[in-house]
Amino acid sequence: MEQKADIALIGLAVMGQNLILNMNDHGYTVVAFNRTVSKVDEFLNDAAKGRKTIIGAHSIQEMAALLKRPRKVMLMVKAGQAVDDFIELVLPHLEPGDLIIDGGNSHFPDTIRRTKYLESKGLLYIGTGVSGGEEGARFGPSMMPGGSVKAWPLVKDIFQAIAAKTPDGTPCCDWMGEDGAGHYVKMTHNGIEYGDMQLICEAYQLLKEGLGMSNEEMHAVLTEWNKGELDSYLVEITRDILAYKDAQGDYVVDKILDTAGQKGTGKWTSVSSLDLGMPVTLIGEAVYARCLSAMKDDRVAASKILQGPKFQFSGDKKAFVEDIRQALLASKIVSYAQGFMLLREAAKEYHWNLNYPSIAMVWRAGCIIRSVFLGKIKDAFARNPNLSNLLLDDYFTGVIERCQGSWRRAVAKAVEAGIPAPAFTTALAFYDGYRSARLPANLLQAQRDYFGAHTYERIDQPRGKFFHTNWTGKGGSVSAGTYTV
Ligand code: NBP
Repeated sequence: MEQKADIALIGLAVMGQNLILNMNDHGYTVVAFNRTVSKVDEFLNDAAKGRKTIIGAHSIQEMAALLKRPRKVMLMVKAGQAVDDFIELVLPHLEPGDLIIDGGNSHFPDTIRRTKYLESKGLLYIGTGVSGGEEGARFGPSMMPGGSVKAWPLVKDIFQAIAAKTPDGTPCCDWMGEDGAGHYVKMTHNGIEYGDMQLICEAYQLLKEGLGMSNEEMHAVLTEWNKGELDSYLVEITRDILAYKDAQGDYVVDKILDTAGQKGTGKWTSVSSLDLGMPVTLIGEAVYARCLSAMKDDRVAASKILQGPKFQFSGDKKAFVEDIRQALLASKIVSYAQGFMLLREAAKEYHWNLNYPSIAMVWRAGCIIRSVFLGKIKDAFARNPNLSNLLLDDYFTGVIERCQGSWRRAVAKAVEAGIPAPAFTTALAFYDGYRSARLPANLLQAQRDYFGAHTYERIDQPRGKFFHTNWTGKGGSVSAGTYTV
């Protein structure tokens, strides 16, 4: 059999089919395979009809035989066991130097494990985040590959050809780092996506319930917002959603049940932030907000018992809309600052050499969080690659300073009105905590020492020296082992 194909792709669901068409548009010959083999011919006779350089394979053996060497096999299957199963099925048909790529939403510890496993067999492995959904896969996703360093030159051209491009033409795909780095960056992207969506939802509820705005009015507000600093895919689709009517002329958004689903990447981000001791509070609140929304029956029952304040907005409506816009922008800056703090800590923990300007650039287009704002983040890290926190970049410090009054008014008004705004609120609390040279943790340490002899450090002694007080006069002088969390 002639070895003519550049790459094989296994998994002919929405992402796989569209990635194959995208690769083929860029001149690559692709072999298509799927667990349910009948879907191969369905694909060839439907979406891939007439494309001679998309070749169907009806077995893994046939697929492998069609590939140029070193062979490149990309999996676009359900994350989890399916990836391990396919690795085992493909392995006997590959040889040292060949490459397996997992483009699904795999959890990064799995990618670390799989990279080690395949490298131990002399093969190469890439776990790549692919973002942008169906349309991204078809016309230009944002891609975040990581894994065996030697594998990057083998796929760089294909990946950068099919990836989205920033307004200046740079591909939204770059090497993220060793083993699980790509999937970690993708996980963090998804966590930030949770945060962005929650922030927009809170702005929506403040406009709707705080100001009593109609869908049409909110559509107009978001149309304006999308022309400025908040110009982004998520604001753009929210603008369109607010105006969308069904065949009966009713707004579809008003008919949708208010219980949010989740597939786990936001939760993974929050769990990782807790594991690494990083206060990524906004993404955490966004995950919990989805959990609370899912408790629909409980909420309906509680709404009949638990009273809130009676609230009627009085004041300058237009000015408050601007307060909400600025609260959204400032909270978003905090969320991205937290996201990059997490990436920095993960890089330390897992020994990745993450390139922060490159991450911002890869997210600039093609993915769900794409925005003008990410261009500013890229500039900040390009100005100072060692920037310890986005909030300390001159541009972002200036924006926060400008937005601060509005941000506080919006949060205060939400609290006063009894409208939940957990992401706005936690962002502001983080900001105030982060800029505090002294927090009340002195008292907390005293409490810990009081009941558990956990010891404390003193402001008048060098760091690392621990003290214990016999607070009650009844305890002994023995302290517990020190530990930090
Ligand atoms: P799905 O996540 O729905 O997966 C469908 C594919 O997985 C089919 O090829 C199916 O084969 C195969 N598969 C399943 Br399901 N269970 C399997 C098993 N036990 N063993 C082998 N193959 C199995 O497809 P998708 O929505 O295209 O997503 C593909 C990957 O990309 C996922 O990891 C997803 O999280 C990720 N992703 C999706 C999006 C999106 O917008 N959909 C965006 C970004 C990333 P079959 O045809 O035989 O059932």
